[in-house]
Amino acid sequence: MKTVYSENHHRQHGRGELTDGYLMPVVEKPERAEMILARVKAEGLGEVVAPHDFGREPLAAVHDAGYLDFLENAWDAWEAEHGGERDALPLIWPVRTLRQARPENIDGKIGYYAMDAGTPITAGTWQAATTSAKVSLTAASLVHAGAPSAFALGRPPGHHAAADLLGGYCFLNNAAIAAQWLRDQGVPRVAILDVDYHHGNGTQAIFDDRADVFFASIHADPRQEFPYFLGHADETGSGAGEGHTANFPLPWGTEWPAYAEALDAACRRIEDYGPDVLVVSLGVDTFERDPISRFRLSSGEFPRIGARLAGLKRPTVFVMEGGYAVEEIGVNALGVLAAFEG
Ligand code: SP5
Ligand code: ZN
Repeated sequence: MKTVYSENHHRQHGRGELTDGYLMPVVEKPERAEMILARVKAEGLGEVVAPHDFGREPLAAVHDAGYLDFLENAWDAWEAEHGGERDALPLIWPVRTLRQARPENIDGKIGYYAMDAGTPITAGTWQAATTSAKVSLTAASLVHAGAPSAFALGRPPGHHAAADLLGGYCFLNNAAIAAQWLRDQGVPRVAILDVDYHHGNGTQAIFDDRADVFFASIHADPRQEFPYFLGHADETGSGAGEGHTANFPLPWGTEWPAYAEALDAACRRIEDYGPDVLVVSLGVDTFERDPISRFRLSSGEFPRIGARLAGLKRPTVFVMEGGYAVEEIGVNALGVLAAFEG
């Protein structure tokens, strides 16, 4: 399969994220994509191609216009207010008892549009995030043109970003943008399977009330793990989307046998739905030595995920999400992709 890649991802390199009470070096860093790219080349997965430009329309089909304007201008507003020595991070959020109205001041605006203090906005964030969306759209266009599969090797990741919310290292929801673009090309039914360790709260929220995009996710139980406030088993979609969301939360310490059972259950739900195209939110932070996660999949088990996905026999767009064990991220991601190709 082809890999879509652009070096613009280097423009997102935050200095710090608030973790465990400390401002710590970010884990979502450029080396991640470089390690995966090196492995794509070493294993000969296929040609590496540059993304095309799709304009703003496919972003606006998923994200709120005010949110996109905010994201495009946030760094300049922050720099004007605080200088450019520190990344832009929020300090207050419109939680219970507060009013959901957008302030004018940049500090208020960041809180309005952010879900956490782990997702720094930098001078290059807009360029990196829009390129990551283009990478994902280009992979979707390859599959739409008839390729059996394609790999969007982008960062920053996307699955925590909702229509008007950034967080969890995500700004634009690359998988959702690809899925919506496929729908807008006339593809009748799209399924998204999210295998990142964290629940894809943004993707779920975007398609919650829709029957034309099925969302399934296998992830750490939100009672224990980030993003804490979505991803429970009883969330099944709303309105026209009722029954078109399927969550498989698993406890800390989950190993392959229990993971494989959830993966099989999620795949059976997708088979029942019968999508024309499958979009996989590919996180490999389920790895046993991931520095921020607590599942226990070994490198030798990632190919088993790829083999199960191949069994769905659907045109498939892989969109890179999380995975923070930089040394092994390439081996683990390629484990899924190479086994999918068989
Ligand atoms: C795309 C993606 O995988 N985003 C994940 C965002 C998670 N951010 C919060 C992580 C909190 C980690 N806490 C454990 C720290 C270990 N000392
Ligand atoms: Zn994750």
